[in-house]
Parts: sequence; C-alpha cells; structure tokens
Amino acid sequence: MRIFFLTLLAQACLAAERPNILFLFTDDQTYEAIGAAGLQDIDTPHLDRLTKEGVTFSHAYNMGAWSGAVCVASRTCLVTGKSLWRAKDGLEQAKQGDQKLWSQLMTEAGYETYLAGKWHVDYPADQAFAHTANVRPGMPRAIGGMNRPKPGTPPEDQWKPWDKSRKGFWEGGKHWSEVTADDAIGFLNEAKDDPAPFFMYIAFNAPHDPRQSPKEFIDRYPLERIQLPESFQPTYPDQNGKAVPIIRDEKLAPFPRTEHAVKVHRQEYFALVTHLDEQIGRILDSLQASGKAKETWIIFTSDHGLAVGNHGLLGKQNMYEHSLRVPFIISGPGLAKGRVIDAPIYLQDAMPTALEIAGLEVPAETDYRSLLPLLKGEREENYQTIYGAYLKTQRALVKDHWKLISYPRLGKFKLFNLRDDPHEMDDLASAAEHSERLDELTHLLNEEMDQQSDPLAQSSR
Ligand SMILES: [Ca+2]
Repeated sequence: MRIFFLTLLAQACLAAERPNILFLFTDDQTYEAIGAAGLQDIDTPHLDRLTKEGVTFSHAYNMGAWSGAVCVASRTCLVTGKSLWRAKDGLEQAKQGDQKLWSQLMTEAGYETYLAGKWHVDYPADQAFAHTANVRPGMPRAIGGMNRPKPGTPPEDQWKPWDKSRKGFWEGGKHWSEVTADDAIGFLNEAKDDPAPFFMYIAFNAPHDPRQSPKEFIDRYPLERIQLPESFQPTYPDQNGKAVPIIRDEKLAPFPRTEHAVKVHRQEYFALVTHLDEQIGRILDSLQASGKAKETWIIFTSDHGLAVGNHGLLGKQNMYEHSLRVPFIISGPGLAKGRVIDAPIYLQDAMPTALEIAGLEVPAETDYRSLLPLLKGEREENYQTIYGAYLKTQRALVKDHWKLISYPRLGKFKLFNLRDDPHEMDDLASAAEHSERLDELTHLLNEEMDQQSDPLAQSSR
C-alpha cells in the first residue's frame, strides 16, 4: 500500500512539473475574425474571455503552401516542426521512424495524447495519438454551396446554412463543431482522474467552408451588420491564372464579386465562427469543471487566414495578411493576463513551445522557435523577417512594418507599408522614393529563399 501511495505521489509531482496542454485549432480563421482583435464586428465571447486570461500574439503567420491545400502544408509543418519546404521530408522521416511527430514526442514524455476532429496530415492519426475520436478529413462535403449567391435563383434552390439535407457540417445529424467539442469534453472527463498529464489536439473543421451553422447564428448577422472589407474589389487585377490561380476556394462566389455576394459570404463565415466560439466555450467550461485548469496551458490558433472578399479574393492561396495571419492566444500558469505581443511569429511555434512547457528538449532539427523566451521577456523577437510562399507563383517577406510580395512568373513586385496601410491597398513598388527599400527587401527575400530551401532559390537553380 505504501509503495502504491508513493507511486501516486511521484506521479502527482511529475504531473505538476509537466502541465497539461490543450491545443485548440481552427481551420481557415483569419486574424481579424475574433472579437477581441477589435478589427471586425464579430461575436466571439469565449475567445475574448481566453484573450483576457492569456497572451495574444497579434502577428502570427503561416508560411504558405506547396499546393492549393494550404491546410495540409500548414498542419504538416506544425506536426513535424519543419518549415515549408522541409516539412514533407520531415513527414517521410516520421514514416521511416527516423523522426517523431509533435504528439509522439509528447507520448514519449509520458503524456496521454488525444486527437479530435480534423487531422489532414498524410500519416495515420491513430499512430500519431494514443486516443482519437471522429477524425475528420480536409473539409465537410456539402451538396451545392459553390458559385453563389447568384441573382435570380429560385427560393427553393437557395443555399441555407442550416439546411441539414445539404450534408457537409450536418453530415451525421449534428454539426461537426458540436461533435468535436463533445469529443473534447469526453476526453476531459477521461483525463480528469488520470494522474498522467494530457496533450489534447482539438481541431475544428470550422470556419472552413461550407459555411453552415444553425439559423440562430445566421440571424445574429443581418446583412446590415456586415461591413464590406476595406480592400473590396470586383476582380483581382493579377488574377490571370499566373499570379493567383483560380481554384476551388475562389469559385465559391461568382465573378465579378458583388458587394451583396461578399456580404453574404462574410455573414455565413462570421456565423460559423460564432457557433465555433460557443463550442470552444463549452470546452473551456469543461476544463474548469475538471479541476485541471490551473495546471493546463491552452494554445489557440488556426492553420492560416482567409480572404473572404478582401482584394477580390475569397480563398487562402495568396500572400496578403488576411490569408497568412491567424489569431494566436496562449494562456498558462504564471502568464500575464491580457497582454499583447506584436513580435511576428509563425503559428507553428506552438509546437516547440508545447515541448518546452512539457519540459522536453526541442529536437535540434526543429525549424520553429519556442515562444517561452518572448513570454518571459528573455528575447524580443523570434524572427527578424517573416517569409511566405505559395507554389512557384507568389513569395512574400515581412520586415518590421514593410511587406514585399513577389510574383516570380510575372516578374512583378508589390510593396506595402503595413503600419500606414494595414489592408495592403497602396502598392508602393513603383514609387521612386521606395526603390532602395524595394531592393533591400528583395535581397532579404532572396536570402530567406536560400535559407528556406525554396525551390525557386538562386542556390537551388
Ligand atoms: Ca485550413
């Protein structure tokens, strides 16, 4: 009996040294789509609560993607800890047993690991996590929902986000966001009596399209409440198949974009976010009720942003801030409450951060950096420049408040002053007074491309 108690005590001590980690991950949520950011009229009371209790990184970026499925690239980078052009190799190494994924490192350290919802990584979910529930694919498949709203569509053919017969998020009868929250709450009930620390990877498919949610959430956003994005335009000037290929995401609404269509898409997107927020609230309440909240770190973020009507675009296959940047909140024992850090980070910094929280050594080959030194004030920034890439058609570099976007196939550059022009509407690339800056940023982009093993880098030609 004594040995049993000593074992329990040892486990309890270990648990205190290894706090729990609750990773809340959403799909296609742009940095503006959270009420606490104060940038859009959107209701997210539960994420706002988390913002007040934790630290916000206001400039969290995804690097981009090697395919139209930006989700896959972002998530592969996240779980391997490898930057964009190295992540696929990292995953191959994991398949060969030469590298461990994020969750496998946590398992090795004695964590119980749980996955609910979207995985979308080319690796068996049940080999990555000890426990899984309702593992979802890239997106829910709905009937219809593309190329709309179109004028003159008869009412009976119109898309209604709450229409369960369209399947998608309603496939199975219960909205997938609710199912993922139910699964997370189920895990918490399981974990609350377990002395081992937990790592929960709770990944919602929302607010990725199809933009479906219960009617009461749509009703919260009458079209009069929806503002047009500042960078609204009917067409995207470089959208000629070379700069921004017109792929599925862009076909959700007709061309040219109309103010009405963009407002309808934003209405449905915001409703899906608010419904998602309610589910996150249920998980946060359940964590409180479990008695584990005090020893649990929460990291909330999304896999990349989304245009939803900015710059004539709807999707994420571009280098603008709306499509690269995501909300990022972290809360945990001893962290300042309500603090905002504007040093730029990659959302995938979540991975080494969690490893450090768990007391693990971050593998030397990890390309991302822990946020703990920033949180503790030991370091001012993780990165001097932020790099972005999409296929071989777009590149980006952010340094301080300057942003360069390059379209290699067009031989074209755009230059934005993000401080004065946060919506990237005033292209300064051809302004004579900025020619030196353009040269400097182009040089820095080339350097980043070399360092990032970019297939377009001069060193790889
Ligand atoms: Ca996504």
